[in-house]
Amino acid sequence: HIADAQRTDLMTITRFVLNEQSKHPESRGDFTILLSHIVLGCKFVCSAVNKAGLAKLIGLAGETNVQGEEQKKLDVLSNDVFIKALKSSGRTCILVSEEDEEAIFVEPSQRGKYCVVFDPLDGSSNIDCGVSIGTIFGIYMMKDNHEPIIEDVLQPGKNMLAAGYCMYGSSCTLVISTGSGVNGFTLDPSLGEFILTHPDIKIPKKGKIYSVNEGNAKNWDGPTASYVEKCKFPKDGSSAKSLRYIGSMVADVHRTLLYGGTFLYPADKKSPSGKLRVLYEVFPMSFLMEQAGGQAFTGKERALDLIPTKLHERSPIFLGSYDDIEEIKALYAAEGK
Ligand code: P6P
Repeated sequence: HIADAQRTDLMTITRFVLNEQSKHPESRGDFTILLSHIVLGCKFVCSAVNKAGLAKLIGLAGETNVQGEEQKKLDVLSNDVFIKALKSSGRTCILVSEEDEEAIFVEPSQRGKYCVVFDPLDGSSNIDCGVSIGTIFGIYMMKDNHEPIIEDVLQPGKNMLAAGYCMYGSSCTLVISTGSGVNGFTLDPSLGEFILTHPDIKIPKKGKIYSVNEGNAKNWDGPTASYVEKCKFPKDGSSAKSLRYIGSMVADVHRTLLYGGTFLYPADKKSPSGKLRVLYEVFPMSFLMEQAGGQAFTGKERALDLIPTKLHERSPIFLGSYDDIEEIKALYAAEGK
């Protein structure tokens, strides 16, 4: 009987967000409409990614994106899909995409009050070998309804109203927070609906996994090197941690959120600001981690306190289980003394 009840009492992401919205009587449903357009974009990209191998979408589109990386056709497709979906929602005014050097200012007739920062297909260098990739997004509210300017998106991550990612892997999983906890939804392709499968995700307080590209070890600073050394050769008699590194941020963060542990992309001598982008990689993942009871640290400060000065600015990031990040913060504090 319970199985039947569960089967018929499907909590879709739309119903879930409407329930959330009902907690804010003042809201006029704009956020729900915006989210439904983001969900539509995720469904489309999920279908395109799953067909990529068959539809010969794999391989270089020949162009390069603003990051100077070879752009693959799925990148181009995903970026176009999300920009069209976000504009047609009529609820956005500024869009910042990893794929576009400049911010996109939505024309006045289609303009709304939200700014969306996103990476339409993060980890795309893994497309050809079938590793999970994902869309990452964050949502700000315009400070007030003046003519939008670029400063409206250069806000600290703590000002985000919502953030999430959609992972295109063995299943299509959308993980989102609107500021009161983290929930995970899995796409049921037969229904075309995202169903609540991971209610109220909380990251374990401590984990047994660390996740970092050890190939950069020769360039790490002292505290990062000491932390990794401690994971591999613990001095307190505890067992060594496992290293898991997929090289696709959405997949590495999703595992960290569910299993615990840490994900690091530290600064190093080659890249003093690390590699990951503040607005549409660091901030959304840090927002989710804090909402799930974890932490996110830059090596200097709480990641969500950063105030970006440029759209595609990078930052080092250490995120994951609360107690594990405390250890990293202590190592950086000791270095600073
Ligand atoms: P590295 C993928 O290209 C990406 O932007 C993130 O998804 C991922 O976490 C990181 O770069 C991997 O970088 O230098 O370890 O290959």
